[in-house]
Amino acid sequence: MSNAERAGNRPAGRMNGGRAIAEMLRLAGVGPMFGMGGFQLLPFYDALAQLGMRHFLINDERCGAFAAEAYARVTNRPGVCDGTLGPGATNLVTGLIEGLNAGTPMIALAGDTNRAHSWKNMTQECRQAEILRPAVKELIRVELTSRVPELLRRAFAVATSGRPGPVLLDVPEDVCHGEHDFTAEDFAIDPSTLCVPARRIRPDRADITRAAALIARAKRPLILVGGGIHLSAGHEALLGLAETHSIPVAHTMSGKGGVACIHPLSAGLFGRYSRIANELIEASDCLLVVGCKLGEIATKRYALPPEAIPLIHLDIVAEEIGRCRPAAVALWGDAKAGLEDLSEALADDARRVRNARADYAAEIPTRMAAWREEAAPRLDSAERPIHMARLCRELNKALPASSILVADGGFAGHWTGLLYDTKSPGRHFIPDRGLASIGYGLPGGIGAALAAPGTPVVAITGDGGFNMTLGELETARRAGIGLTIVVVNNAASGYVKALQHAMFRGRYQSSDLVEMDYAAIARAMGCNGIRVEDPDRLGTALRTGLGERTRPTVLDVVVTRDPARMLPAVDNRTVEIKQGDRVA
Ligand SMILES: Cc1ncc(C[n+]2csc(CCOP(=O)(O)OP(=O)(O)O)c2C)c(N)n1
Ligand SMILES: [Mg+2]
Repeated sequence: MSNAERAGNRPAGRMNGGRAIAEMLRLAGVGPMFGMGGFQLLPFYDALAQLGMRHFLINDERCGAFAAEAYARVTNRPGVCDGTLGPGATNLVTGLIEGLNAGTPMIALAGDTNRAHSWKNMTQECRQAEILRPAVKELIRVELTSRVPELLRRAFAVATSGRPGPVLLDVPEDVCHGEHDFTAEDFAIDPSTLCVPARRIRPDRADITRAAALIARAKRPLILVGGGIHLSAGHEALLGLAETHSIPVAHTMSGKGGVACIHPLSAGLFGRYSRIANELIEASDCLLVVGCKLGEIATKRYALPPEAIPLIHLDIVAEEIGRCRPAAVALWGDAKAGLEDLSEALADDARRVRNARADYAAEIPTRMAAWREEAAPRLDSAERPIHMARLCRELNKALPASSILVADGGFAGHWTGLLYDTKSPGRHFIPDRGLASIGYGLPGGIGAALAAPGTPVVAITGDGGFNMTLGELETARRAGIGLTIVVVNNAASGYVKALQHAMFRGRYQSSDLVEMDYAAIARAMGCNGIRVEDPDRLGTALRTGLGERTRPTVLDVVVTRDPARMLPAVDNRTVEIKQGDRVA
């Protein structure tokens, strides 16, 4: 919608707060919303119906927040969710923190008590503002119906600026039900705040010059990219710098797709699990870290990268630079802008440098091929129960370049983070690494599927994570989406069981699940359900799921139940693992 159309579309006159919220969201062009009603926000729900806006009843507000979060990652526009007073609001916490830690723009609405009766033991009343405040980038309490448009403008500005994040609007019942005479001017929208990055800031010129000098001198520079590359939509700028100067790119789980995984300069995942990237880090003489916090998983519990290697850190949050590892040069700014500036500063010397690094660049596909050969017995494994590496290989084969894979917080995310290959740059792999909650897969898949209609979307989740949010299969069916859900059925809280195997010599406690047939459950819920026990049938099953356009398909994939073989490689928190001591 153009600015003129937006202005022309503005409502005016007497309306309640709920209607004013809905009108602002309509003018902002938000996508489908997710929530569960309650008395306080009913005027908002009624306005949605009257305005013909899309809103999905979700079966658990946490899943509504997850769905909105995934929606935002796919579109780079704020995802919207809501919960009612008390339990509805508190259920939002986990999903909002995912967005907070991952830097995802979101707007959440929570109904609150009628201020005429607050703190008189109203039903469902609790200190929700205090509970939710640390879960969001900003909590805005709306005290006047007349201020609804202004505060929603503020919410969009906060959600999409700097490092994006979730904003919660806490709306008392009387504000939502109360009325005000609005003018059309009240409903002004700032279009530059409706998607990320709202405003770009460039790093300091002198810092760019110092960084460029370090990169130009390096024989084995390496780019380490995190989720910030997606938020900044900096894919082209990254590829430009990497290709022009022959600099390989390794990624975190969130940064996967900074460049396509199948690109010859892609060194794959680094950190806790790695193919060749950790070795390249060790041998590097200059690291350029882009949009990455260098947290526990990325650094193998702060064992990487070696202190002696000069590190340039480009990040939109100044105070993130140097938090975990001192930076030789701090580049404070937007990832895309910073990468473009580095390319410009390095342009004159590009040809010479590219020639000088020709052998280095050629090393990456050679080493990757050697890794692939070494991993082939796992990737091609015909064993039953199915090997996780084989499942990942079949995903690589079946999913087209445009597809999106949403990965849940358990094993599913780590295995696919290591072995899944995106075929084009962009957000084609969505793991919930902000908080790494299990239970994100299914609702995240719903959000992604609704954000990208027509795009094949697959969600991969553990059986534990699936159990946690199974009710959302009803939502997915009601929404009529052709989402494919791969349930990694190991009849266990697998990561926990594998750690108990490694660290407590097989003394298992509360890590087993009962054997279930998730395909049968899916069919009973009116969805398509396929149980896969033979690895040779994975490809057909995946293609069947991708072929479904209007209903979800659950692939119940029976994988190893041996806790010694569950981890993708050695987890550096455990030193005793022997059997799993390998990649893939
Ligand atoms: C909400 C939540 N609780 C606990 C954990 C800790 N945790 C990490 S992996 C894992 C096992 C999950 O089991 P499942 O979803 O079946 O995945 P698996 O590891 O078996 O593939 C658990 C409990 C978590 N990440 N999130
Ligand atoms: Mg499991």
